[in-house]
Amino acid sequence: MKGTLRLVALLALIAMAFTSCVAPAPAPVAPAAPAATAVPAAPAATAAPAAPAAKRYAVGLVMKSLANEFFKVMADATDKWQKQDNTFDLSLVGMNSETDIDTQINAVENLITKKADLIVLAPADSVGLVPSVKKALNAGITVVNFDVMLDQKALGEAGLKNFLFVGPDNAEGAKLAGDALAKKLGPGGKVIIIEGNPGADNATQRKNGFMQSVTEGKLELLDSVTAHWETEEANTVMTNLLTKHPDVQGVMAANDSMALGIVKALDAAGKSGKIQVVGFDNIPAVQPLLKDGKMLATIDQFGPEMAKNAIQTGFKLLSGEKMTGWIKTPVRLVTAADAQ
Ligand code: ALL
Repeated sequence: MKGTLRLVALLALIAMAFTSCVAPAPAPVAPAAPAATAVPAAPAATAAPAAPAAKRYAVGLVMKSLANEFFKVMADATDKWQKQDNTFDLSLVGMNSETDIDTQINAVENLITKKADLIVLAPADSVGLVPSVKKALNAGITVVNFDVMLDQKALGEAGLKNFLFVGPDNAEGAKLAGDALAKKLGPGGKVIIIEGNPGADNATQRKNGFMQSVTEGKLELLDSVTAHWETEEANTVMTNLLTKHPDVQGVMAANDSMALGIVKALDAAGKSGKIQVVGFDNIPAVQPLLKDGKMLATIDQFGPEMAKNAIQTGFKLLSGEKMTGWIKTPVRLVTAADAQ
């Protein structure tokens, strides 16, 4: 027994001696380098004094028309998250109509005056909101651009090249919708696109994506008109287009608000279900239309998750992380099978 104990002790001694010899030994050979840089970081982190209580940030989420269900759903979900989370303060602001750009500019001004810490902005106009962003940044406010990308040229001129954007690839989304339409109609199908606001980058990208489907699917584009993202305007525009192009077979609406107006026009003409309609947003109001075959498809761009992602990205910027470029968020084709 004694012999065994002595042997164990001896082995332990040898082991200790071995460890103490080996520990300082590692030569700074190439593969060891990352580990060497990582070593000092760990003790520093553990040795740091207890972090002071995190600051409660004041966040402004600046959306567009709150009459649009896309933003209503986003606002409700963000409000719910903030209440559960309760670590930051939230102002939810929007516009009364999709073209009410001055209200959005004023909303940003207001948040600057109130000394918000973070402004998360879906610009109604990709060029028109750049000066507001610049002003907020100059006031020391962190800004995250989401949903609609600010204009790259205008950003560059304002000294904000490569400004961070959180949002989807709108051309990719519109192409998914356009491809669904092309598949349904086949080559030669006669189509129209009802566009969003001409000054909004996502309206441009959605048209670009749809035009790719037109080319690849050998569709015939009869017309391309804006209805400024609005239901009523789309209703009037579509009613007129039905007279101008009685042979139209398919319509892409750059958002679901406009798809609602288009379907209403088709209903009035007794043509819903016969003329195929695709949209963008996957708002609650289009779910029954998808199920009834009055709409062929829409695109989910996960508005609430996009807003949350943009706010959380803003918190990272506030904590000192440096980020530029595009944080891409998902898009997904939604058809009757997925409608809720
Ligand atoms: C975009 C959104 C939605 C919306 C439209 C109208 O920024 O992505 O598609 O319907 O604005 O404001």
